[in-house]
Amino acid sequence: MQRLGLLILALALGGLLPAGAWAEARHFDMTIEEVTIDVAPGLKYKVWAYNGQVPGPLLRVKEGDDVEVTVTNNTTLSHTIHWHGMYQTNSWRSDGVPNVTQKAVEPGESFTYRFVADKVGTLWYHCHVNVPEHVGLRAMWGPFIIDPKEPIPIEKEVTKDAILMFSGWNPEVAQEYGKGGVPGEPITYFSINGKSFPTTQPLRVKKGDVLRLRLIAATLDVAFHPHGHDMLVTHKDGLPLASPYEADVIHLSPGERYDVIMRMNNPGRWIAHDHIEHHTSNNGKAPGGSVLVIEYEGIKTDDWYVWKDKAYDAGFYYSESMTKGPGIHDVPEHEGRFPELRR
Ligand SMILES: [Cu+2]
Repeated sequence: MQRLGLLILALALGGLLPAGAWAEARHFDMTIEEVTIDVAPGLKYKVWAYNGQVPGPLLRVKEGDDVEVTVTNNTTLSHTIHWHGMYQTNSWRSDGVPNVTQKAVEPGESFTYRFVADKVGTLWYHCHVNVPEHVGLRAMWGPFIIDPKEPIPIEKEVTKDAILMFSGWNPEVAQEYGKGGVPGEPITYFSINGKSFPTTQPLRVKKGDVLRLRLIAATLDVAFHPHGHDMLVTHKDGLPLASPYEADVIHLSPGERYDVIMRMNNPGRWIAHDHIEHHTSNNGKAPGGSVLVIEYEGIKTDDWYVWKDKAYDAGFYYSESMTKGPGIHDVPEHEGRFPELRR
């Protein structure tokens, strides 16, 4: 081994190995917790959350890295993690599907996933046990970003990154684990990163920013529409498009991801929202749901502005986390509350 290491070092110093030829080993520890989150005013929801957060922590690695994730299940039901989009070449037992690639991770137990990050871009991870409830209603999902060895030119221009995960909620089963995820149930709350307007957050930008939105439809259809700007659609399900195209609405089906890049050249206050109309309401009352406001720096806060007194969380769309490079990035803004007994 030592000799091989010296050989590789010599080759690298001699410029014979391409940059980044050394895959890095990344080990992450995660837990699954039973917590309660506040989705919307008046809607508290019992979820199973990775690291107790909704969405789960950001996992970020580089293309080709050796990834190892140990997950410990601190809940009372079994779960897994599926790495959506990853090819799992020679590692199919890490695909996270219960009774197909592994036995589900039982309460109190741990499981280690090992694979090479052989797919790039905006991926996500989610549980694969009883998906209609665990993923559809109990928030078992988070973002997984794999930086490509060779980004396309416009990616290098990006000045601000944001991750938006869309989901829906059935309020009738909010307090009862083991219920819901059935056809025709009332999905009447809609959220971005686990919150419905007005408890979503502004996305703050400066004129001249090149904003990359990583849109992830976790549990439902979305028709995302930002006002005042076009989006350059650059990536679909992580992969760069041969011909990026401009759009002002982008439709995502459940599981899909699109990366869009916006040149922030139109100062003002602009909403960005799901254009499936009832997705902009909370249990039938508008405004609500999957709505946020893009706030340009330097725009006066009018006294009638709905968010004039909003407490701003810079981490809500992972923009802070995305400045930090590879690693596992917990987001305090996404933490749920543990039941009293656990304190
Ligand atoms: Cu699960």
